[in-house]
Amino acid sequence: MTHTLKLLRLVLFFSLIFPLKLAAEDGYRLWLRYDLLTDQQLLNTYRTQIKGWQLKGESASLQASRQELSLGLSGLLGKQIAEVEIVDDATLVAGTVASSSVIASLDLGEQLSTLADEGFLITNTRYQDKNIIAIAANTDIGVLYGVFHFLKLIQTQHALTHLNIQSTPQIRHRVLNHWDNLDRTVERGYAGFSIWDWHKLPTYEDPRYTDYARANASIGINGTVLTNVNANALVLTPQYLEKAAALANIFRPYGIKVYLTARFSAPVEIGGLQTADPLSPEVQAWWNSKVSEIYEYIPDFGGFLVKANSEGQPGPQNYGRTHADGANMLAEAVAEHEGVVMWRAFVYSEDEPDDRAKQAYNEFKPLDGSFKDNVLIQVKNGAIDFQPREPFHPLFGAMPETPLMMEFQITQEYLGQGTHLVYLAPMYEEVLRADTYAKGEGSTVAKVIDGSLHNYNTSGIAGVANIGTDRNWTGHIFGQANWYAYGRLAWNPQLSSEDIAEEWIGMTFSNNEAAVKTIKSMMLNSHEALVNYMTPLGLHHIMGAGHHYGPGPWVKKMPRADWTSVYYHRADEKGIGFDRSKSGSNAVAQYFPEVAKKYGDPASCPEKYLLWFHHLDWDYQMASGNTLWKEIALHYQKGVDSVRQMQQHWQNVEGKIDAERFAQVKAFLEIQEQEAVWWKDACLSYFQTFSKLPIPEGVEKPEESLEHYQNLSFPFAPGIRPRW
Ligand code: BDP
Repeated sequence: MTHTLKLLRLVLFFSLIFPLKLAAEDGYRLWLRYDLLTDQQLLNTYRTQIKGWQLKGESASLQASRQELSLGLSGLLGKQIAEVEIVDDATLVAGTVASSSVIASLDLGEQLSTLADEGFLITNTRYQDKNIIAIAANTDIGVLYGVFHFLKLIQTQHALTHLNIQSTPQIRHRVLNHWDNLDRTVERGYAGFSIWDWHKLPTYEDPRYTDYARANASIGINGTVLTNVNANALVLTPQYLEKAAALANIFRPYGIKVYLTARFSAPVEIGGLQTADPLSPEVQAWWNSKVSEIYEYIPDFGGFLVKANSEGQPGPQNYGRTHADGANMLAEAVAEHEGVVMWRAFVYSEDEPDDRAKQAYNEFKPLDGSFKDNVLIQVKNGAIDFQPREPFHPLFGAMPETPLMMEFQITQEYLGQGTHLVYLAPMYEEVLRADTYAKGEGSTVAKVIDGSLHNYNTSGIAGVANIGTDRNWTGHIFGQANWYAYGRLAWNPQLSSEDIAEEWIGMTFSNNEAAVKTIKSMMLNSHEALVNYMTPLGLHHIMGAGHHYGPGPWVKKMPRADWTSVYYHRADEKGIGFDRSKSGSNAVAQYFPEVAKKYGDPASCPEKYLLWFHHLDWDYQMASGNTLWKEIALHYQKGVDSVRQMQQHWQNVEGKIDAERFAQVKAFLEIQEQEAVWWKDACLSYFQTFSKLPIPEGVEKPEESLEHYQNLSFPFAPGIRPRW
C-alpha cells in the first residue's frame, strides 16, 4: 500500500471515530453559520412558509445577494429550498423595481420612497393571488442588506408571518479603520497579522477577502480604511494602489468602499517636493494629481483618513497652518470625485498641556464652520484615549457647523487585549445615549453623529477593527460580538446592546433559551466587570507603558508627562483623582452648562466618573457610606468576583455549544481571572503607599509585593506600535 493510501485510510478511520472533532467549530464562519435547523417543528414550519425563492438580475451586488440567499436558505432549511422560475404560494422574492418584474408589480412605491439608497423592506404580501414574502429595495445593495436581514430572521428563529420590516441606516459612512501596516503588523491588533496580504496582492485574492466583505455587508458596514492612521506614504504609490484596487474590486459588490490613510508629508516623501505646506500651489497640485491617479485605480475610492499633528505625525501645523487648511486641501482634491476626508481630532500639541483632555476641543472648536463640505471630523468617544470608561467627548455637540464622526475602538487595546471577554456594546451605548445638552435636553451624542441634531450635510462613524489572521478573525470568539455590535449600532445608533447581544448569540452559538440567557448576562455585565478590576470610579490611563498590557499606575518616567500614569491619577497622601473642576484644570467648562454643573460637583457627579473630574480625600464619604479608599478596593474586588461568576456561568453552557469554542473561551476566562486579580493587587498595593490604609475587609490581600508587579516586563506583548 502506498503512503497516500495508508494516510487516507487513517483519516477515514479517525473521521469515523471522532466525527465531532472534524465537525468542530473554529469560529471562522462568524455569525453567518447557516447550519440546518435542528428544531424539526420549526424547520417544518419554515419549509411551508418558504418553498422556493427568486432573485433576478445580474449586477455584481445582485449576484452576491443570490449566492448568499442560496447559501443561507439551503444551509438553514435544506437543499430542497431552491431557486424557482415561477412564483407560487410561499415564494420568497427579492429585488428592486428594476431587477424584478414581481417587485415592480407590487404596490410598494410609497414605502420604497422612504428607504433612500441603502434601506430595504421585508413584507408578507400577495402577488397574482399567491402569498409571497418580498424583500424590496431601491438599489441592488439595499437588496443585499435585505437578504442578510431575512436570513437573520431565520437564524434567530423569528416568525415569518405578518412581516412588515422597513430599515434604513441612520448614518451615511459606516466604516472600519484598520490600523494595519504594510509589513502586516497591526497596531493594537491582538488577532494575528493583517489580513491584507500586500505581498501576494493583486494576483492572489485570498477567499478571506470575500468573507470579510460578506460579514461586513451583513451588518451594514459600507467602508473600510485599509491602513494605519500612523500612515506610510508608500500606500499611495502605484505599486500599492494596484493592490488596494484589487481589494476594492472584491468589496464593491458588497457595498464597501475603500479608503486610505494619507500621510501628510507624502508630497515630500514620495513626491520629491521640498514642502508639504497645504497652502503651497505645488503641494496642492501634487495632491490633485495623486487623487486623480487613485481614482483611475479605484473609481469609487471613498477618500482619506488623516491623523495629523498628533503623536509625532506630520501635519499642517508644521507649516504654521491650521487643521482646516490641511483638511480643506485634501477635501478640494477629492471633492470632484465625491470623496470625503475624515480628519481626526485625536490630537495633542507638542507642548505639554495643563490637561490633555482639553486639547482636541481647544484646537477644533475655534475651527467650526471653516471646513469644506466633504470634511468630517472624527472624534474619539472620550477626550483621552479609548480608556475602559470615559465620559463622552466634550466636542460632541460643540461644532454645529461641522459633521462630527464617532470613533470607537473595537480592538481591545485598553480592554484586556486578546483574552478578556468584554462586550463593548454597553459602553458604546453609554456614550451614544449621553446627553450633550447642545440644544437642550435630549441632544444625545447619537443625534449629533447621525446628523439629526445640527442637520449636518453628512454623517459618519468609525470603528478601529479587531480583525486579524487568526482563524476566528478576532482572536477571542467574543471579540466577534464587538465587530457585530459596532456594525449594528452604526446602522442604527438607537439599538439596545441587549437586543444586539441576543441576535449575535442566536446566530453565533445557539438559540437554546437557557444558553442565550446565560451568555447574555455574561456579556452585559462584562464591561462593568472590566472597569471595576482595571479603572473603577473614573480612574484612567494607569496601564503599563508602551504595550498598554496590564497595570502600571506607577509609570512616571516617559518622554512627556501626559504619557505617564501619575499625571492622570495624581495620587498623594491626601487623596486621588484628576481635578478637572473649576478648582483644577476646569475641563468641565468645555461641556454645556447643564453637564458642566453636574460633573463639576462631586456631590452630583456620577460615581463612575468621580475621579475623572475630582481629586478627593482618601476618607471622602461615598454614597454608600464607605470611604473612598474602601470603595475603590471594593470595586476592584467586585471586578474579580464578576469574572469568577462569568467562569461559573460559562460552565453551564458546556454541552449546549460546540466543544472547541467552549474550550477556548473557558481557557481565556482563566487568563482573565488571573489578570483581574493582578490588576486589583498591583493597583491596590501601589495606591496603598499613598493612602497608608489597610486593605479593607472583604477584599482579598495582594498575592505579591508591589515590587514584584513593578518588575514585570512584556517586551513582546502584541500590538505595540512598531518603529518605522
Ligand atoms: C492610541 C494608541 C496608538 C494610536 C493612537 C491613535 O495607543 O497606538 O496610534 O491611539 O489613535 O490609543 O492615533
